[in-house]
Amino acid sequence: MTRTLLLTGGCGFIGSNFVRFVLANRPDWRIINLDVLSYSGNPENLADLEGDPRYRFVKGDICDMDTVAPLMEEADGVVHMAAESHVDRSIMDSKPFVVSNVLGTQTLLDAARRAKGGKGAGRFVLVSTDEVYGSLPLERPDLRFTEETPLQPNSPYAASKTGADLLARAAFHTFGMDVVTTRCSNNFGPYQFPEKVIPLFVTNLMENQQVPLYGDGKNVRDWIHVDDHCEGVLTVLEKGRAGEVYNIGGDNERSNLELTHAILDIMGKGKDMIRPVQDRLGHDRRYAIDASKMANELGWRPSRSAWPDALESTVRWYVDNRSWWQRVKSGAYREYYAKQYGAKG
Ligand code: NAD
Ligand code: TDX
Repeated sequence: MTRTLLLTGGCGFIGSNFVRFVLANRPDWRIINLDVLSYSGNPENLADLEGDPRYRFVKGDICDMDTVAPLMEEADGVVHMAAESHVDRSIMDSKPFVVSNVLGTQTLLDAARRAKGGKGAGRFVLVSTDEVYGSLPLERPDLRFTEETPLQPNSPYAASKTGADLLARAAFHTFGMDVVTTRCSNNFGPYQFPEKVIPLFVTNLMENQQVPLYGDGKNVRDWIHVDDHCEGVLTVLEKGRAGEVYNIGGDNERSNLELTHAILDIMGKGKDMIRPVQDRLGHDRRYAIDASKMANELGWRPSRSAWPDALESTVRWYVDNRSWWQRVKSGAYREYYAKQYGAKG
């Protein structure tokens, strides 16, 4: 069956990897990519697809009903990834997070429901995050987030994503919409904006700059390769049950210190390149995902996330694509970096 998928946020990190993943694995599908090209949206990420009849880019805001509604008429499935995505920026200024993440999701859900004379735009997958669950204590390594864990978001970013997550839930319960939600852990891979820890540290080291490690470095994240996440979202789109939530994780927990040492080793740099800096406000201690529902119900498992191979190939991508991140790290990025980490850099 030919499908026309409306994807939001396709010029960002996960979105651009998702476009490639779907076009490679579903040869008869078409993708319409709606993206406003905020600071993290980069059309260069998909430049090689220009002219591909299966791919169309629309520059526009998910909050704008006049842009969104006609696109829903063309779609028979929606994957919603567009968001303000960086915790540190949400601490500096949370308004854009509420606007894009909450109001944007509400606009998309309303438009999807009303499309085609009320028949709707097909299944709607909301790409949420594990950060909606809040934080786990380091002292309880036995605990992991399940889909039943209460939502206790701690940062403005996480709170805004929880708003989106709950609107998706309400759309299923109130209107009977075919909505499914994914909650994934920390992604890594090519084309990640270098404000996030892995590309930030790798590209700093390539410029012989120190890496700013927050607090005691003991915070733990569950790292998943972006292609595993993309496969998980596609699996949920095709096989998930309406109204359900699915956790997606890499089964790959690492402290930030472990992560930093692994990057330093791969790049042949010493521990003197670590610069301990003030901790992030409200810094969540540990995220850990129980993804057994994905495995037991839908047969999905992470197969591309194991270290050291997956981390090494990611580091190699940034080494091989210096001009990509050098362009991204110029201009407004410099102002952000100075504000976040101080003049020392
Ligand atoms: P990103 O910042 O790299 O990309 C976000 C994209 O959304 C950009 O292209 C941006 O231009 C677009 N966008 C933002 N506001 C928009 C608006 N109002 N209208 C249209 N487009 C808009 O983020 P990412 O890391 O690729 O994350 C993608 C999604 O996955 C987000 O919803 C995020 O919450 C979720 N997520 C990310 C991770 C992770 O580790 N990166 C983990 C779990 C979930
Ligand atoms: O300079 C840094 N130093 C540092 O020690 C940065 C940017 C981060 N860190 C730490 C903070 C976190 O414990 O590294 C860890 C990872 O930080 P981020 O890359 O900012 O990711 P995180 O805050 O965990 O959130 C990510 O995963 C969940 C994504 O950015 C979110 O979009 C996703 O929802």
